[in-house]
Amino acid sequence: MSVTICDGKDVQDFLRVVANLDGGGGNERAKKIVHRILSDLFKTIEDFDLTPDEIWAGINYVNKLGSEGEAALLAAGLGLEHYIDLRLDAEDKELGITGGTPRTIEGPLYVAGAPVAEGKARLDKNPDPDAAPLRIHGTVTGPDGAPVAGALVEIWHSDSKGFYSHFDPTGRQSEFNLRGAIRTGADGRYEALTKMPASYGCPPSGSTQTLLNLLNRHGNRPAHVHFFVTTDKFRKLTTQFNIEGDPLIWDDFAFATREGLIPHIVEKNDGRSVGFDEDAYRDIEFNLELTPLVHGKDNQVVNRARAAA
Ligand code: MBD
Ligand code: FE
Repeated sequence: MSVTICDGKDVQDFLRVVANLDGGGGNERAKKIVHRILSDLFKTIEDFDLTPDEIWAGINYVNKLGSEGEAALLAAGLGLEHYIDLRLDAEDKELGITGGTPRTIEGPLYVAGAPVAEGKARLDKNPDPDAAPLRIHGTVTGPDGAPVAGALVEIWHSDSKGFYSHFDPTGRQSEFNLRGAIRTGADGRYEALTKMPASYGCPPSGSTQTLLNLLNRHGNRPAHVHFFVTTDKFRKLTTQFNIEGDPLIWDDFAFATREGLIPHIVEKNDGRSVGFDEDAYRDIEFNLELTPLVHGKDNQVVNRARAAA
């Protein structure tokens, strides 16, 4: 079957009826967007001559994706979340906002509600013998370079298996393991004692990996650590750093790696003096430079469904 009806008057009229473009009420923006997306979909179906079986396979895929809670994971894998960053970067350029620690995607694995510590926190609450001790520290500064007191630095990352607490399929991690929130003092400094994260892989039988397989793409991320930095004077920063040397750094299925987000790792041996139970540890300095509000407003706060505990 290779029919061409999509551009004809009947189908074009039908698309307007479906989106109720010519009827009153509703949300004008929603109507236009639904009309555009449906028009593009109908055209795609025609151009690729999709069979009914293929169309139903796609519809069933959406159901399964949602039932697995993987829509946000797929958004990361399809570069949608990175595209948001590219748009925010371009918007900043237009506004003349330069500098600051580069933003990068939040990802789907944040959990709200981590206990807040002053200045310094221990993030690893469960034993993980396969992960070496890691110290993360730095200074939060404003656009003028001055330290920011009272900034909330939220940190989250995986264990040695690439699993995040709250989302760990083995159920082995306790609440807020490898997660924490640290309030900076007058010197703007934060410090976290934790354990090395490992690379992440999408659930192998999940819908996201199913689609990636069709594209002959992997679903892995280099080892990384996530940050939110929140103050009342500057814009919220959402970012991550990658673990230097990880072979996936420039091959991240979620496209989150950026220049400036690969800090050096220093091997150190004074672990007991910084609070570890052993002497050898890795040390990463990651400073967080914030950017100014826009007309007094923070235009970086993103509302999305997030887990909480
Ligand atoms: C992650 O840890 C992550 O950060 C992203 C973006 C997607 C899946 C897992
Ligand atoms: Fe992550």
